[in-house]
Amino acid sequence: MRIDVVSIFPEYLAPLELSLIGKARQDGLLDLQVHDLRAFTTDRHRTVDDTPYGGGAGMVMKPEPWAQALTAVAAARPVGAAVPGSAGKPVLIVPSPAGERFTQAIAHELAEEDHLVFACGRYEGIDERVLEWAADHFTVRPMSLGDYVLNGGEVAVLAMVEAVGRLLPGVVGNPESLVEESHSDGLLEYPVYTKPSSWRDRDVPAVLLSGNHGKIAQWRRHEQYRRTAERRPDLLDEFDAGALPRADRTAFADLGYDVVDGHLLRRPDA
Ligand code: 6GU
Repeated sequence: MRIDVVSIFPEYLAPLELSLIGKARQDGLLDLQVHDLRAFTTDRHRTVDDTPYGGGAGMVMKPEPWAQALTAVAAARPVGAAVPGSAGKPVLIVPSPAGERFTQAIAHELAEEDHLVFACGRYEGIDERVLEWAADHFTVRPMSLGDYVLNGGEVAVLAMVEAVGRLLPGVVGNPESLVEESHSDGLLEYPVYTKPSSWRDRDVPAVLLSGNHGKIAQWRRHEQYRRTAERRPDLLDEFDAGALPRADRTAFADLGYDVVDGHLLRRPDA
């Protein structure tokens, strides 16, 4: 996969040289290039922003440096680009609190692409015409990490590149670990423990020491239900409860949920 990141703070992306993603780049699994937006300015002061039409606080990123930068990176499209989701165009991801919510499902979608471009806005954002213009050359996807505000897209890009990069073939050593993690099945992960079995008067749940793999799998699944109900009940709206074994229905009943038409329904009295 090829990834280009355009930013006025290219040093902000230095952590992408570390750990799993850094290794993937060294191993040639990921071709990641970071570009300084100011390299695409033409004035002496390398200006990237200006005051907003209509007034208001803050500054807006000027369109022309972005058009120059995005034209350059679109031309760097990987050769032999066979194209799954995006009709031959690279995907332009624009980090913004006003974007679509970035999820594990979207990380999987993006991992199928051959060319991702991240446009890091700063200040109050990028002139909207850039996104309209870019649609001729890219599949444009404004993306938000969640309902809070960052100063710019760089931190969000670190998160999204890591989430996508670790799904690329060969990046995570043991692909099994991608299957059993939070959000891969729409539930939060079960709690984990390691040695010693008793630590500061706290014991590891006995079932995990039992050697009974069926029992262990059931306990872990029920812990996923319990945690998800407690911390992220919104995720249970999407959960397919159609084919749950009786013990799992009972586990949900204990958490205050009934199964109705394959969906979980919170009991009003619970
Ligand atoms: Cl993706 N970008 C910015 N600037 N702020 C955010 C965000 C993204 N997600 C949440 N807040």
